[in-house]
Amino acid sequence: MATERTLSIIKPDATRRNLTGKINALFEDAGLRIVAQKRIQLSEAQAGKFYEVHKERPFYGSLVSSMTAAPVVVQVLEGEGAVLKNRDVMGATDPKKAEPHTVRAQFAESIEANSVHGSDSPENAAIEIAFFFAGTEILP
Ligand code: RTP
Ligand code: MG
Repeated sequence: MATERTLSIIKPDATRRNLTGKINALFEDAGLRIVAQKRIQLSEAQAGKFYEVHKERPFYGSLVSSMTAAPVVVQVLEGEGAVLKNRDVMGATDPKKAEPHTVRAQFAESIEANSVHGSDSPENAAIEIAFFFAGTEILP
């Protein structure tokens, strides 16, 4: 499998509970390398644009509010098959359905405050990485 990059976000519910290091350890233990990382406060406009695909979903407004409620850590993870590998480490969207070893089973508060975001395809990863990072900020 080829080396890939994926965009990961440690969400406000997790930064608020000081879980960044524990979550990063799970990524690194799975063979993902953090090649870019910054802690930022998302504006409503930025969060709304990032989640535009979910605009018609009933949870959109509340998702945008929850993503702007505290800082997030945005990061680029690199590794073999990074997109799928990261989603394996994250676990199912609903923490009640997530495998026990995953980030969401261990740390998520609810289906919405579920501690992490990860790109769902290499194509979306490229778009989402460019949303947050300049090429010069990514240092393998
Ligand atoms: P993500 O995009 O955040 O990596 O997560 P995902 O693919 O597992 O979930 P997706 O269906 O893309 O939904 C994006 C985020 O919206 C929130 N959500 N809330 N209340 C609900 O039923 C509901 N469903 C989804 C979650 O925060 C989810 O991660
Ligand atoms: Mg998704």
